[in-house]
Amino acid sequence: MPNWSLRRLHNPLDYVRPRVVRLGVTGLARAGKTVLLTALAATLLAPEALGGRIRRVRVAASGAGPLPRFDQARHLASLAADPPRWPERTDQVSLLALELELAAPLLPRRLVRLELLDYPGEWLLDLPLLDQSYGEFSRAVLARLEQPRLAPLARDFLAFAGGLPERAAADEALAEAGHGLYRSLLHRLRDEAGLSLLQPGRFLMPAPGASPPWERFFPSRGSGGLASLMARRYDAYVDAVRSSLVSPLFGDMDRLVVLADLLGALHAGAEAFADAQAALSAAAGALRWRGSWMDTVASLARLQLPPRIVRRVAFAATKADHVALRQRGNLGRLVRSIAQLPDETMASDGARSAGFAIAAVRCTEDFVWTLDGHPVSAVRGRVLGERQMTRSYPGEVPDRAPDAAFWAHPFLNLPAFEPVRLPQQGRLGVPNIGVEALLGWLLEDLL
Ligand SMILES: Nc1nc2c(ncn2[C@@H]2O[C@H](COP(=O)(O)OP(=O)(O)OP(=O)(O)O)[C@@H](O)[C@H]2O)c(=O)[nH]1
Ligand SMILES: [Mg+2]
Repeated sequence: MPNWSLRRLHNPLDYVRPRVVRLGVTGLARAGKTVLLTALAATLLAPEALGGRIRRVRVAASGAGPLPRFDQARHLASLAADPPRWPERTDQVSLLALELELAAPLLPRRLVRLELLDYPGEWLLDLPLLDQSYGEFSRAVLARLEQPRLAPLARDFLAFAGGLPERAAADEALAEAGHGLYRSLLHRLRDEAGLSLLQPGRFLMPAPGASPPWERFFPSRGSGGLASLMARRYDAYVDAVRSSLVSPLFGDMDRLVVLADLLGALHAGAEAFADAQAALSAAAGALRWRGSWMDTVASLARLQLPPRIVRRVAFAATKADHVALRQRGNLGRLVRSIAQLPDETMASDGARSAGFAIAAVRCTEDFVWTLDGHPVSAVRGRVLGERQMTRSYPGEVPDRAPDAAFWAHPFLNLPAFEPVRLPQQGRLGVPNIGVEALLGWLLEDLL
């Protein structure tokens, strides 16, 4: 692990050796993580990055690191292609390391190795499990699955779980069968019902390597040998999540961006929105609590070394280019309200969390559209595969979680826009909304 032991160096030494800063980008499936990582790197690699505060940037060699490399060049090339293409769905964790040379007047240069990590959102939803016993986890999951709206999809699994004798004995075949049914149910809830609050997250996005036996469990209510086997496996799973938080592989994230496609959730309707909101608040809650909890675990794991905690967490509503400027203000307020951040933390000094409305790759331009004789702030862009521009006004963005009245007038369609054509294949950066402000806030103490 190159540079691993150099991470904890204090500032004066930054002038001598590169300091390592790790920025995790996470968010629920399809939230826009890969596109944002591509845009963040393109922004940093462009000349005069962040108004000249960064003197030079280059992609670092991956060396002998353990994580797959995030293929920024390939993703940028497909966004810049004619016609442009969005990146494919990500199915593994990956990392991109950049070497930054920071410039400040009258000071010698400082080097920072900035590691950008594509951190699966599914894993974020494992954090709340650290606080739950197997019994609590099972009761919460089963109660949710038994709701009338989910019960039809969950029928096979519920029939299996309900058919188990109260004191079923520990039996590998039963454990396998139940686990298989539960895992495929999670996939269907994600892919068919569009749900996000799905746990355990590693059932949907497994860690690299072979699947250990303790991953083979499912929620149940029994009290016999099978239930206690499931509880032991659950505990082992939670232990693995806990140690991954402090492992050099995935842990040790200095800063985190949590992305949420709130406009997509508004469009998907009341239930999908409530689900996305629950997932985001669970993640936000777990991260808040992680601050103090991490202190303890990290100092135990590292003996006398100073504890490291997530220094800054940014919550960002993505794809904000679907709405015009006036609505983007509300989108920022909506994300802050859901993550329970005070409204003023937008970019205030010293805050540890803040909310943003961003578009990693801008696809539209704002314009005033006259609808039924009234001017509205709308956007227009080119829909994938079409030649002419499409105009769009999806509706008013609420500034907090919407009430019943909002859902009476559903949030209109969000066209699948294509990225604007990138000048110079993206070498000058990517047209975006708010990416520089987000980066500036995340790296404020370094710049
Ligand atoms: N209009 C607009 N659409 C975006 C933007 N960013 C992402 N999208 C859309 O959202 C889709 C998903 O983006 P990704 O970056 O692949 O999302 P992800 O979070 O990496 O998705 P998974 O890897 O599947 O979890 C893209 O294919 C685009 O259609 C943006 O800034 N503006
Ligand atoms: Mg992705």
